[in-house]
Amino acid sequence: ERGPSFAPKHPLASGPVSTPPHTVDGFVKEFLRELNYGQGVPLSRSSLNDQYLALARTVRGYLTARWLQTATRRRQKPHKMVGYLSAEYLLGRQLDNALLATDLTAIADEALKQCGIDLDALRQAEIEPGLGNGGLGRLAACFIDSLATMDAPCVGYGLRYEYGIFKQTFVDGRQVEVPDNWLSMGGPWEIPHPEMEVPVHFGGHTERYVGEDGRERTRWISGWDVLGIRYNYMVPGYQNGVVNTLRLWRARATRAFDLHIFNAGDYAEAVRSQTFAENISKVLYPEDSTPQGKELRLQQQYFFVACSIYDFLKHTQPTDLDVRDLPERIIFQLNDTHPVIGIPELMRLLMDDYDLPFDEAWAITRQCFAYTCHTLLPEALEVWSVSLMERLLPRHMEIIYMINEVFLEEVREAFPGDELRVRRMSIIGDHPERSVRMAHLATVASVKVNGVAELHSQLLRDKVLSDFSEMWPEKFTNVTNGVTPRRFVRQSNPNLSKLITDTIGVGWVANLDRLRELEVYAEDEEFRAKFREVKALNKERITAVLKRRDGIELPQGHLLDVMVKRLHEYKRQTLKLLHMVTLYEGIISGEVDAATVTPRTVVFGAKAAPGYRMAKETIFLINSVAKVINNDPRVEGKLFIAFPANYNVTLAERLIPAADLSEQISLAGKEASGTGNMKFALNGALTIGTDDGANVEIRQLVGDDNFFLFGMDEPAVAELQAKGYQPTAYYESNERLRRAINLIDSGHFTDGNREAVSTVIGDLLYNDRFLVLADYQSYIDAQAKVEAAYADQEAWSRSAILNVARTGFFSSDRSMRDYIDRIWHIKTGS
Ligand code: 475
Repeated sequence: ERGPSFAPKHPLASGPVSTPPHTVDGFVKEFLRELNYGQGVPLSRSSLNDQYLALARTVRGYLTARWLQTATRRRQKPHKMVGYLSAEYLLGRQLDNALLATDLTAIADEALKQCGIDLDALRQAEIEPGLGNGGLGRLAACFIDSLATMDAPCVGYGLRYEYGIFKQTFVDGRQVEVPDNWLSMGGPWEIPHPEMEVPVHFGGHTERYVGEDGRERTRWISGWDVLGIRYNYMVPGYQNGVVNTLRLWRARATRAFDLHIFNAGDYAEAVRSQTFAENISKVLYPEDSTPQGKELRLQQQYFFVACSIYDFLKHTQPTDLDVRDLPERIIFQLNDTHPVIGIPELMRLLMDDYDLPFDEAWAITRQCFAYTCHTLLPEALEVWSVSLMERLLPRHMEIIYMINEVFLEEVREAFPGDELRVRRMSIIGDHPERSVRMAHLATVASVKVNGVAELHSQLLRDKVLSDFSEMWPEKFTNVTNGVTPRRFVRQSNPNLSKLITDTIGVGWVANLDRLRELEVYAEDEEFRAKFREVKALNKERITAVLKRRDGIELPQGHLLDVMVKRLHEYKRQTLKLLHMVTLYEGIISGEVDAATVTPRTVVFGAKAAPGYRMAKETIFLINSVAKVINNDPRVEGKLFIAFPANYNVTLAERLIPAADLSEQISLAGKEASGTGNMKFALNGALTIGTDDGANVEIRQLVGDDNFFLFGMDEPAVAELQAKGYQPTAYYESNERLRRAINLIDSGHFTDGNREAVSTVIGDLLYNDRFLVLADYQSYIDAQAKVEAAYADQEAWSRSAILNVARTGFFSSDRSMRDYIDRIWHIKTGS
């Protein structure tokens, strides 16, 4: 920052940054400037990518002015802010969102038209940044959108992966992963700061020394260092002039790194070691809801968190910052355990750099973090072996031991004589090896711990973290997830948005509770007809998209039944598949006349973690079943399965608005929340679902008549598992189930190859950890109810409209309000 002596003479140089003009002519001028001077081409010779990059930079220019204004205003009156720490941000395409936020869509459309360019073609040129796996990463993206829209001071911190989530392709029905080189065509949305280097240390050892005041201190002599390079992204609020920051870090080798080897004369080795350092931000781990105990992953976590905390302390705060005031200036929100290493990192800075004694540092640190848990699967809780921690982060390991020591003293004081409890709660676990339990560390250090839906938060308190909730009941809270209505209704469903706005005005986009005003229109025949028209148009759109994108010919006039989410056993894609095989088997066995079957298209979208065998076999099975059902003339075109490869945010935006039926069929107690479920309901699909995650709250809000509930609830699941679950008993006693399984097992869908289906079938019959067979009949019955309901289109439309009208609660604006009120206590709009 320049001091008061900095006084440039030119009047333009001293005023505030101006926004480019909000007119077609102004836009054309900015666009051509970017094309000619930025890309270095005249319009007449520009490629599609030139035009896209120029357009993106033009729109970015409109954002930048607002971004600088927002930053200036916040600097004048600094308030406590949120540092949202997340290893993933699944942003989706940026262009449309930026146009909407700045209210430039119509202007850009006209401006480009006058340049002879089709805006839609440029939209399609954008490669989405897939810097996340699924729900957790997409949630982070929704949250930062909402915080900007609410004018809340927040910086999102994360990693700028050079390769995001892999691109999924199918070869002979099997998933093959292709690297996602999302930056290959240029990164017009990011502002790199190569001059801004944050040093990050790894390895080495610690030493004690005596300071000038005679007190013993510790210093960490690292083994190797890397540099964090700052990349800024702008996060625009919806038409409010606010633009917040998303700051992603890229790893770069230090000069010392290669100099050392350079001096030794080995050039090739020098370059190799550079690659080693830069690997840290090279690739997103494609594992979802299961931790990968990989050293590189821990390096990624520490790298981005260390950069972020350093950045906050050194660059976001005044130089005379008193660290004892930190809790009034920052709350770091931990998006699952991935950033939890930030806790000992802040302790290290306070003790070793700012010279505070342990107790004081601990008192400060315990006020600066809050932790969100996103899972219930015990195997998904992150642990790091003590030996790895000692090798990679020796100082942090020492600090964790210190934290654990004072924490276990607290436990002993609260529960005298209960050493079993002490062992259960310890941050260090002993089995199967000595390791650090990151969820325990997070819980101990955080002001608040929250689950992501009512049921999940309750199970967190009662089961996963019950010892902790007994000790600190007031620490636990719930914030039900939400989704941004800007991207997932306003942008993705322009037809429905227009109908809503024409009916109740435009206020709903930033105040989704106003959708309630639609409720009365459920009884309005004319409105229902318009609502159906919207669905039909959206089906036409997705038909065109799937044809162009995947060469899939969707049949028309079908009930569109959609299951899109990561491929996971607990989510039970296999149950959906068994349903389709059952319908098909009914037809080919002659039991059901195809003419009487409700025409139904099921769309699957799902990536499997590359190392997850069962998930990959399930993908192969879905593709195998699809090929046979789609081509069997006996089906008379009544059943169809589409499995477009590479489901991503862009496809979700097209697919969800067209859906009639939303599949949310996880085993009760396993899906923490789900957020796809919210997007479908808000776009007027009815849900068939279990009593799990946020489904529970969706059903409560829309009403039982407008939701297809099936399956065991969580207590019933626990009871069945306690008494010993036997999948074969269901197989033997249920004829339709048996016939469906036998048909798959016979090789009917795999050219007679029984081996090819044995992994999935064997697991279903002899393991079935997620009780697919136990919930089968209930699911089949609920699907029969779906068909009966769908036959009455007026009643179906009424239900669908009520789903839209009653689910405004699931706006991520509301989630952010809850975080602010219950956890962060920050001011908005100042
Ligand atoms: C839940 N991802 C959803 C959603 O709260 C929930 C884990 C490890 C490494 C990388 N990614 C992960 C998740 O655990 C995840 O996405 N969890 C999901 O979080 C948002 O709606 O129920 O499964």
